[in-house]
Amino acid sequence: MSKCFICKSESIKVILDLGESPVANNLEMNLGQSLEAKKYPLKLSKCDSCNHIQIGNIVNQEEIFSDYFYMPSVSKTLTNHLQEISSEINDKFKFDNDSFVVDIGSNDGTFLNSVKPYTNNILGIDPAKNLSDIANKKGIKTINNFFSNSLSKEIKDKYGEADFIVSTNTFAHTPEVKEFAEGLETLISDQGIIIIEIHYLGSMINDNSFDTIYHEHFSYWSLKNLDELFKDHDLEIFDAKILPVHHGQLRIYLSKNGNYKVKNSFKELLKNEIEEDLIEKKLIRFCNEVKKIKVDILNLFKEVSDSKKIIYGYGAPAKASTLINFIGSENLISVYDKSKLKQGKYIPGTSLEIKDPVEIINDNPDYIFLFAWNFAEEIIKELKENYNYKGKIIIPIPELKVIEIS
Ligand code: JHZ
Ligand code: ZN
Repeated sequence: MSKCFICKSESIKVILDLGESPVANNLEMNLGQSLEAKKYPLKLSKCDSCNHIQIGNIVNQEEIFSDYFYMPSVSKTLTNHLQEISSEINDKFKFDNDSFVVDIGSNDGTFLNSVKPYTNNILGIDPAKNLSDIANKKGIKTINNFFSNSLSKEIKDKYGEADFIVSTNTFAHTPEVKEFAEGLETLISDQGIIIIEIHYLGSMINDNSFDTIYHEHFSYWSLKNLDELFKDHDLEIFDAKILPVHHGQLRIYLSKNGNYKVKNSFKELLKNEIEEDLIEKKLIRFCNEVKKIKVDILNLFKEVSDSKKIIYGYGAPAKASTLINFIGSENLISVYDKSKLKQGKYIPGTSLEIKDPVEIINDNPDYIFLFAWNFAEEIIKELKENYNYKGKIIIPIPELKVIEIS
């Protein structure tokens, strides 16, 4: 029986059922493995007691994260974004040359690399062995483990308290939300700053981005629930922003209770969430909308195949796995992705092989279906400039549209 990750209530209800899907980022090495990939129910649930939105079916974290193929460094937009976090920290809060900076979910070390001009006192933590090895080889000291309160205690004993903790797209990746919050409380110094970025429930609902739902994303946070959770751990959100990156990612700034004045920007966002009636009204509309999106995409695929045209996908993000396992992959031939780690593998549960985008020139697709729709601008520019692509692009989300490049 699943329990609410926050309040431990057992009264949680399924609000959206996306069928069965494999673990989204476990790209398979060959076609046979891909078609036989183990599938798990993919459902979104809501806690009746505290309104927390969470995944309906918990998949073991080891299975998801031990070997991980996602690297932000493949995207210029994301690399710049991570770099901007360090310049913003320096502008607003100032790094000293011995500031201790910890990145939780540090991946291949891209963020910490951007901190190096300010301080060399850096430490990454990541459960993926393949990515921790890449980071350590680059000279970014990385502990290959899941973040926990006991790990925090070890780090504190060995290296002291952290002046800055940054964690991008990791906090939603654990069902142990209280353990994570406790770990932050243990490790951060009294004057320290914590910056967390996560996919935001409000943006998911407003953009109809149901493809954000996959087993790796255990929680779908509202600001209200974040605020309440951290208050229980002597941590206070003193600022928050909705960012353009990943179409509406949420950034929160935390410190030990009462250390920084709580900004109006945070209060406004929280107020909006309540006024919009995010959970009761908008969430229900979103769940109904998802079924309509499926029908619309399938109708478009039928039109394309009736006119004897071919469709390839662009991007093999985790969200492609949700979308294509929900919709069905029969109408696509294969997908392109710039990540060398992903090329030659298959989107799990499908026959879609991941190819190098240079193949676009030979394949000459009539349509390209943009799974990585959150990077539409960067990708469309590359399609035009690098591959001289002339054809149609299907952007499924936030609104299904077809654009033509001539
Ligand atoms: P992208 C990841 O989700 C996983 P995903 C994770 N769970 C999370 O929370 C979110 O990020 C935020 C490729 N690409 O970033 C690279 C090109 O090929 O949307 C990626 O494989 N060419 C941590 O997996 C994919 O597209 C390009 O020009 O949904 C994008 O994946 C660009 C820009 C990207 O994340
Ligand atoms: Zn709850």
